[in-house]
Formats: sequence, structure tokens, C-alpha cells
Amino acid sequence: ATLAAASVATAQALPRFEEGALRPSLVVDGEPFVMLGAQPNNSSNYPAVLEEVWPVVEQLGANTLLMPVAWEQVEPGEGRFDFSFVDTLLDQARAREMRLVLLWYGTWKNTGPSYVPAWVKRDTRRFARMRKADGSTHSVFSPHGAATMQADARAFAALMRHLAQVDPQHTVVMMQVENESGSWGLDRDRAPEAEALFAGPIPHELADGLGIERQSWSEAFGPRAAQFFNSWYVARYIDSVAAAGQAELNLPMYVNAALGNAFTDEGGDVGPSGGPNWNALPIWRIAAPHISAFAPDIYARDPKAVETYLDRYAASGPLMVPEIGNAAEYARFIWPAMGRGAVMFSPFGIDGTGYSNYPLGANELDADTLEAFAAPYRLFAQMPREWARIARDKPLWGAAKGDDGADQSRIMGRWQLTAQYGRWAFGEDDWTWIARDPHPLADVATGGLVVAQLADDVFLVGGQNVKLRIALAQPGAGQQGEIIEAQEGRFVDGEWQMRRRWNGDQIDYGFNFGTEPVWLRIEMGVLE
Ligand code: N0T
Repeated sequence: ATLAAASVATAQALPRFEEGALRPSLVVDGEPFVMLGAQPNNSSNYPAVLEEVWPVVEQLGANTLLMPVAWEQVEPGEGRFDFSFVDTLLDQARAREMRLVLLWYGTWKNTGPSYVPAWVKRDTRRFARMRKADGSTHSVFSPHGAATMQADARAFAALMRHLAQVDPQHTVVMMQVENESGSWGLDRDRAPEAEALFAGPIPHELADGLGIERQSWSEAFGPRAAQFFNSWYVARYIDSVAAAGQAELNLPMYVNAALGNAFTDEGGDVGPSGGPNWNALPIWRIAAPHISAFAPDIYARDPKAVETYLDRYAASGPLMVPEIGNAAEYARFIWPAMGRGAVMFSPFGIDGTGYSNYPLGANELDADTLEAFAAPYRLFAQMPREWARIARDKPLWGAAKGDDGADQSRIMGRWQLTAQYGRWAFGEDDWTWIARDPHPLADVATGGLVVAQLADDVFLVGGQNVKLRIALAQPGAGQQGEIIEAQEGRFVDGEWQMRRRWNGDQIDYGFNFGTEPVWLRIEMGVLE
């Protein structure tokens, strides 16, 4: 009785996505929340390893840990479940006031079968793998394998049922269903049943959803037929797994994508066939109504590619980045992500196990590398809920230093905002009367900002290693913009709290954000 009373007392509303004035937000404990994430390396999902995880996660200043839970570890024998790791994780997360996102490593892990239980791996008759055209086996599970889907869904539902019992306070805020699904190296299953489906017409839910005639896959999608065929069936399968879990505990669920080329889907570089690459999202959205978000795993270092991925995924629902390389240069991409309303940003490989996925991420997660991510985390951690509310409702801009280090501009209302990088705080570029060394960060891949337009002439700006200029976009004759005031501070319970005003040197040559990020509330006026 005491136990039951205790869980009732701590029960909280379910986390959920909610539409805002401009973008969706993730609502946790009844309030918008932004996940400052940390994802450890693979195989850190054991009690003995957690002690090598927490210190690094805490040094990063994350508020959310993305932790794998593998099918093999929770269902070592068919129908025999063991959630002891989950229980240990919940206890340790709560003691640190950390929220959790659990990553369900089941049928697809980087497309492969590595995390399924041995009894599933061994039973290749019951749990079908994809077949190549010559009849040989591809190691990836077939999305047409009904028995595999049912077994995966049953295990996932058992996990969610367990969470419903032991986590009334929703320490776990969200679930990732599978990991980087699809298939590398084979575009679709060539087993006889799959061939028959491919020869038939597209499903009418798909035809209706896309607003096209029911026709063959090849007629409908031409060179993308095999990819979209596999996308449909992988998405249907994953949607069934998610639905089985949500019937037990209705947490928001998402899928993550191993990405193809950012700019084009011509030429076949579309990531693993069938996964939620950006070009397959129209298929996925129709096939997987239980999935609330499609999320890019970013391992591109080219800023233009990163921004293109962010734009594509932000256009398809809540934006979240559950993985980004943990090398220092990726840290600046938090700015364009948050500037598109991201509800999650999470570097991958955050633990002290010593493993490194270089060249994707850092070859060594040293203190400077961690600090590159920790600095912007400190800024958002000052007001994660206030920021999430602002990001939901206000016009935003976010930018990171490009490879060329060039200025970047955005028009917001009657103002033109320009971000500049690698500049000394004091003075202008064209000053020739005084000698200056080049700025030490001129050639370093750091710097960026987020801007929220709170009112016509009022901006909230957070930034690091960047100089911001604000001017009238189209000044009338004799008009110029003037800074009414710039306050450093933060929002607390909806109220702005000033720490100090910036005047003089700090703003005489742009608003100069240094290495420690800060929030500025800037009010502009017009001098006529
Ligand atoms: C990521 C991570 C982890 C031929 C890599 C990136 C994580 C998974 N996969 O460390 O394995 O679990 O989601 C895939 C990058 C593919 C590049 C290779 C192309």
C-alpha cells in the first residue's frame, strides 16, 4: 500500500509532443523541455560500465542520457525477461536528476542483427533474413518477416509494460525504436514473397497518402522503387513495434537515420535502403503514424551539408539530433540546430570507456573536446524550459561558422542581422592605423549563435565566438538603427533577469560573444 501510494504521489503527465505557434515542442512534466543529450558508445548498456558513463555525461552538462537497451539483454531466452539493467539505470539517472531516452536495439542496429538474442539469430527459418537475387542470404532481417516483427514487438511491449510499472515519474521521456534501420548493400528483399509484393501495385494507403494512382512500384517511383518499397515495409514493421509498445506506455517515439547525400538523392547515395533518409520521409510519414519524429545522425563535417540535413528534417516534424560526431568541430552545429527549434542535440560517444569511432567523431575525447560541447550546454542549461518555450513560439535564426569563415546574414522583420567570425572584439576590419595579429580563432571551426525575435525590435541572442551586427534592413532616408540597450541575463519563470547591461566596448563594434556563451536581450530603436 505504501509503495502504491508513493508511485501515485510521483506520477506525472506523459511526455508528449505539442504543436506551438511556430514549431512543435517536447512537453515534459507539463512544460516544454529541450534535451541536452549525451549518447555513450555502443555496449555501455551494462551496470558495470555505467560508472564510466556518468562522470563524462556530467562533465558535459547533459540533462538527458540516450542509452541503448538491447533485445538480447532483456529477453535472453524466449519469453524470459530481465529488466535489471533498466532498473539500475533508472535508479542512477534519478539520483543525478537525469532524464533518459532509451534506444531499442532490436531487429535493426545500423541495419544489422547484432543486438538480437542468440535464439533469434540462430533460428533463420523462423526469423527470415533478406535474400539476394541469387538466393543467397543477406544478414539483415527481412522487413517481411512477420515472426520477427511479432517477436520484436512482444519484447518491446514487455519493456514498455515494465516502464509503465516502475517509471510513473517518466524519467524515461522518449523511446528510439530500432537504430539506423534499412539495409546496407542490398536495396530490397528478393525472396519469393517479397518479389511478389514488388511485382504488385503499391498499397492503397500509400497511394492515398501521396495522392497518386495505385500503380506498380516501378511506375510510381522509377529508379527509387526498390528503396521506397523497402522503406514502406521497414516503416510498417517499425510502426507495429512502436504501436505494441505504446499500447503499454504511450511515450513519444522516434526513429534515427543513417544519412545519404545531403543535397541530392540522385546517384544512389541515400544511406541504407529503407531507412528514414530524408528522401524517404514522405513514405515513412504515411507508413508509421506511431512515430512522432524522424531524426538525422550527423557525421558530416561540411557545414553546408549539416544545415541542409537540419532543414530537411525540421520540415518533417520535430527536429532532433540524437547523434552527432563528438569531435570539437561538430559542437558549433548546436547553434543552427537550436536555431531551427531542435528539441534534442546529442553528441555520440560520451563515456570514459576509451572507445572512439574516429574518423566519424573525435580520436580522443579529451577535456578540450568535451568543453566544446559543454560550453553551449551551459548556456541552454541556464533555461532549458524557457528556451524550449521561446523556440516553440518565436521566429528563430541559428548559424554556425562556415568553412570559409564568411559573414552570414538573416533578415528578421525590419532588421538585418549579421554574424561574423574570427574577429577581434574591438575595432573594425578596415582599421589600418594600428597593427593587429590575426584573431587566434580565425582558422578554428568554432562559433555560432541563436537568435529569437521576442518582439519586433527585441531579440534574445545566445552565442559563442561570434560578433553580431544588427542594422535596419532597408533604412529610410536619414534613418539608422540604434541600440536602445543590451542586457546580459536569462529568463527565470517567464521573467527576464538582468545580470548587467552591455555598453561601451562590448557593443561598440558589434555584439561580441566570447568563449563563454551568454544570453543577451537586445532592444533596438531607430534614429531618424
Ligand atoms: C552510428 C554510430 C553508432 C559507409 C557510429 C553511424 C550508432 C549508430 N552509425 O559510431 O554505431 O549506434 O547509430 C553510421 C555512419 C555510416 C558511415 C559509413 C558509410
